Amino acid sequence: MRFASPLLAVLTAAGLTAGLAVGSASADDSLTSFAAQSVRSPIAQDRFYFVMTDRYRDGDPSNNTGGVSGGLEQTGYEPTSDAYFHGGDLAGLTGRCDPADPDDDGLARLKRLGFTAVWITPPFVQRTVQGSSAAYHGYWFLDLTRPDPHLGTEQEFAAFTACAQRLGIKVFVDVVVNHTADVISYPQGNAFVSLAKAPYRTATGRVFNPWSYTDGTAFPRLSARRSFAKTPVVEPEYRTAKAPAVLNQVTRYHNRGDIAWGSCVGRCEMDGDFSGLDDIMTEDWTVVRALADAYGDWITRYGIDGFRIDTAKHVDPYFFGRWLPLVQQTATAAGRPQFTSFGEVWLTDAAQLSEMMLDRQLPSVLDFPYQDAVRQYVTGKAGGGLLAAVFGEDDYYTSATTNAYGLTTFLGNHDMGRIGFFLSTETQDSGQPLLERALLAHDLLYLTRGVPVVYYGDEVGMTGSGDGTDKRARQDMFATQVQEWQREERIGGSPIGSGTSFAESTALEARLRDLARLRTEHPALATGAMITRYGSGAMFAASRIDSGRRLEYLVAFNTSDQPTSATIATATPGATWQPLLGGAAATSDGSGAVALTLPPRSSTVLVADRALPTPGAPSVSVRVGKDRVTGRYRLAAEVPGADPSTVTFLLRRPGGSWTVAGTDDARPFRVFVPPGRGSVEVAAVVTDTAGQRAATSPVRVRIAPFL
Ligand SMILES: [Ca+2]
Ligand SMILES: [Ca+2]
Ligand SMILES: [Ca+2]
Repeated sequence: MRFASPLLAVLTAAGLTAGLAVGSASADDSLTSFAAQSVRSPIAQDRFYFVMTDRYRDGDPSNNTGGVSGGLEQTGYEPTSDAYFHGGDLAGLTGRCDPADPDDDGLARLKRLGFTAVWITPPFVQRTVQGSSAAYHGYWFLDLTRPDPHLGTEQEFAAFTACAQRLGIKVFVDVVVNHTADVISYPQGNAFVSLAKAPYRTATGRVFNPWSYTDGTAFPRLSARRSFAKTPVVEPEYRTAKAPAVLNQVTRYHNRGDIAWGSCVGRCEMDGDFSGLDDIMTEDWTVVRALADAYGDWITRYGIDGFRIDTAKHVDPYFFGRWLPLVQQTATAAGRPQFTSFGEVWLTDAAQLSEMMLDRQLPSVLDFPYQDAVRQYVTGKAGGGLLAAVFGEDDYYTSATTNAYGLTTFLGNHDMGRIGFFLSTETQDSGQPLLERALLAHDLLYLTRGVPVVYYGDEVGMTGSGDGTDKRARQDMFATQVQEWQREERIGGSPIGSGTSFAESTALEARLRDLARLRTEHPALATGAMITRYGSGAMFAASRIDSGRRLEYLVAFNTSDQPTSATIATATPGATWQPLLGGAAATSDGSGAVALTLPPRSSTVLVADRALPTPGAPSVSVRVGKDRVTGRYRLAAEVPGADPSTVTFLLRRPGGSWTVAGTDDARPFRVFVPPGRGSVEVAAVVTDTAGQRAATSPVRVRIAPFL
């Protein structure tokens, strides 16, 4: 794997064997000038609404068949089936753009619900029907330079983004770089063929590895007949259907058959076709450039704010380090320097998931480990200890430019199913207790670290039926003609029948508005340092720190059907804690301990009535060890006392200049850095909440690979 950050360059360039070292506190004044704040991503304060455009609102029935006539195979339109287009579109999602109009159910409704960003499913021209399903979801593009006619015109896309900008809602577009629609087939069949069995060959027959050409070396010329494990054949009517045009060339794909789900790992997951979808040769610079230009155009033309990147795990490991800088250049040139992206990488292990950011250069990813833990916690399958354990791995995400505060967090989605489905099928609850669990889940989403993403329909209590996944999790907000959906349970309400989900206001919507207001009025609840305080039994609690005002908040959750009590440590002794959400006031004793009792299935947000105590002179020590989970070196700093301080870790080659490895604002203070060759010097700088600083002396350590 290639490493592009300056930190990694420092580590990989240096000399010899592994070792451990400890550096003690001292007052090296020159190092204290490197003290930095913990990173916050450009979306750290945002609240996302993830919407499947086809299923939200039909603003223009004339586009429902995508501008073509004919049967289902041609139009893809069948609102009584969960597998086809239903008529929702950009005009419907945009609405009248009048936040003062309570009947405007478009973007103005999202604004009223407190959302500051919208993530839409891919809006690009699709292959309308594949097999017995249509591309209403957007993940089968043919032409990524234009919106799909079912969703609207370029003018309507422009009106959508203009409205979003007027309302202060960021627009994130779901993009696919791993694959296109399935128009390539193989006479040899779809079974995956390994590289060992049939390596890639150039047009002249020389064996090569595409990964060897990701450093800028000109990609070899390929031949459809000679280069691949399979012979790619395109259906005649699709030979010029793709855009950008380079994607019409069959040599721009991996052509080695389907990913074998269950048995394939590593290269097979990246080079195989995702259920037949043509897997793009993302190693080829021509392709990288074409995808950057075509997707970049949406930023230039419409002023969008970011991408959600589909199936990122299946893209070659070098791609994002090559493609995203090009996209970012375009965004900066378009006056959008805050443009950012988050990837979809379905891994529930934080150590593995963090590699997608640290090694593969994604600025953020959807936090699947968080989703998995919250699902287990709110359904009562796991206690608060599981949440504490997941947050305990947050330091894996920390680098000079990234950390866990920028992860996009969620409770369910269009693939795995809705949080309402999990709650209604995995607990015995119904009625008010079920609603309370759903409220609790959303409280967690908004009050713990990360960027909350609400899946459309969750705010009206949608659940699901059947297995609740994929097609079954993509209900209509407008009046649905899918019979099962008319009958499905609604949390906090009753089955929707033939009505629309816009008609009533729900308790979940009211809570989302309250939570949005809390995050706006108390920014620490969105972006403040989060320190896990308690995770045991049914209870989880964490502090959020407002470092500017030197103020501590306490958020706590109880999933039990009984009142639950716990004594929770804080950094603010002798305070009265006032509730901002739920619960009652509490007090902390002279050591900062707060005795808290939460009612069944409830949350509380408390704020201390006095500032954090002024800390004494700070001191810090640093220790370097091996992390056998990741194969990285762990830099850990010890800072005595309870002050919510911040530690910046520094790194250099002996005699070189210092680089920031990362800044951590929550104990335990750690960053993880990859091994390399030879020695590096490590140091740590602490900044306490009073602004006092101290640094360790430099510690020399050898950092050879050890796994
Ligand atoms: Ca329509
Ligand atoms: Ca791939
Ligand atoms: Ca930490």
